[in-house]
Amino acid sequence: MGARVRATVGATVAVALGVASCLGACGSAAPAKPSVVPMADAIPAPVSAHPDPGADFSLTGATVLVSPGGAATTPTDWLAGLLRRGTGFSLPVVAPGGHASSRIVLEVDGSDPTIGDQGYILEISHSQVLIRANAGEGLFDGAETLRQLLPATIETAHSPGPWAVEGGQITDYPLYPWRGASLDVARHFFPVSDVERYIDEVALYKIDVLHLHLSDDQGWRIAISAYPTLTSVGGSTAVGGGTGGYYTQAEYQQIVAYAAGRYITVVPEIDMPGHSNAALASLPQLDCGGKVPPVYTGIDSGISTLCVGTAATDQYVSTVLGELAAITPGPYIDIGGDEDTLISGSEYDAFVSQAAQTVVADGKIPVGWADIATTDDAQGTTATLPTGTITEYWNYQSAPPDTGQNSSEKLKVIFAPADHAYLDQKYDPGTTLGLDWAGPVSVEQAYDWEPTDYGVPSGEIEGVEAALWSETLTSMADIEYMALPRLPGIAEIAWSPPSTHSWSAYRERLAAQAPRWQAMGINYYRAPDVPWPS
Ligand code: TNX
Repeated sequence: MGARVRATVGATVAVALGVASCLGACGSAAPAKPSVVPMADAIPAPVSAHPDPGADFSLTGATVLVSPGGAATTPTDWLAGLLRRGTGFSLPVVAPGGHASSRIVLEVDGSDPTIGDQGYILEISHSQVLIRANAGEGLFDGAETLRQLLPATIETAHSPGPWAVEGGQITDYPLYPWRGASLDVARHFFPVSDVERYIDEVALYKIDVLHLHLSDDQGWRIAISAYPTLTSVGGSTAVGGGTGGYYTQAEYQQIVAYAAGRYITVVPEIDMPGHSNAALASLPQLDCGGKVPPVYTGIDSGISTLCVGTAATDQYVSTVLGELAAITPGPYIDIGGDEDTLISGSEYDAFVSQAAQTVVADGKIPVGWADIATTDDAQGTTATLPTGTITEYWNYQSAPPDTGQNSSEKLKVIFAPADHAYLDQKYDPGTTLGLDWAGPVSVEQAYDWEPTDYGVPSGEIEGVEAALWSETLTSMADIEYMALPRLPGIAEIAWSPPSTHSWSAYRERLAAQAPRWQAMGINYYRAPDVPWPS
């Protein structure tokens, strides 16, 4: 990591921009330089980083942002907003070709195919920061790296600076395309502002998928115009009996747009045929006996199933998925499919096969828990899934799905093994929040694993997801406490080359993130396995 000093919040840097100011005995020593964040400290670890200590950049009141034609683009706007708030500088966005002495240039130049659409090249020199990429999302990822290389005080409005960035070059691109974070808004409901805040937090670590768990036994959280009782009844409560809540379609679209502004794709999940009590309590036609169960506020699983194979259920599935697809610009719709033991294997397979086809008919790619591709019934059959269906591995006690199990199917797998990637599990037995059926999951445990360890061919691994269930979580502070510091490790498993993975080095880099979280007002857990700055 070299001899350079880590930037810390509140570090007293007795240096005016570029001018040494000696408080006391400086003698004839060379002027002190502002401390900088070492490039290699970025999380996720970059593919390659070559610091050039003679070429540090300083962000000043004279810095301009340069974008093609001086036009506002998503990454330029985002970066300008962050830097203006932190520094109080005006940081105008200008067209290339001016004479500014200090510039941050964002450029889509298409010159390096190896970095793909999400990769970037970041070149930092004395007078210029240059971020090059093949697409806007690569520029955004590069901008998030630049953010991490600035002092943590950039996260606090109108901080005094100075704003030095280590010189050198980073070339960086992701290992897997799906770097997900899931959020369970069904067990407890979280308002739009909380979801947006979580989007900002996970974007810092280059997460690019937000998987929203919108329905479960305890709550239905998205307005469906054909079935208003889903929200008026199914959305009326939560685990423990709170008041619940739901998103209007406009609010959901607001979340989708906010995520898109950070190049994050929202994947909405309606869980079926199990985990459906909120729907059953709202719509009598979904129960085989026509019974209407009461709303459910406990935390048991396996308590409910849709009545499968009926016209009413078929209509419910196609209507709900159709309305959801119509307000979801992203390519995926998640049908859940976990833990239904109340119907037979063949009923389950037929239901899942049809639901997946409905998603395809709506122009989307089906996603579901690995249960949808698992042969666990007496007949030894599985659902017939469309090629390209994405299955999410979670139950670490069972084998991952066989991606090529019959010749017509080629499935992809995302890895969220509960004993590593479930952020709802306690950190240790003493953690007050969280469940423990797959845990505890320490910070090390969340980092120290590889999706390639499970026997799925690497070409069929779509990515990794950090899952956050909310049975025990009721506030944004709870969400943050469970996600941080574990989520960055899962993000690094998803982004960085396995050769960079090293717990002993990572824990030091992770510790250096704490000042940034403090500056952002994040409620994180000071886990004992990380050497936090005091
Ligand atoms: C299992 S993971 C579940 C969720 C729970 C979670 C709690 C999965 C597909 N099902 O319904 O919230 O465990 O850890």
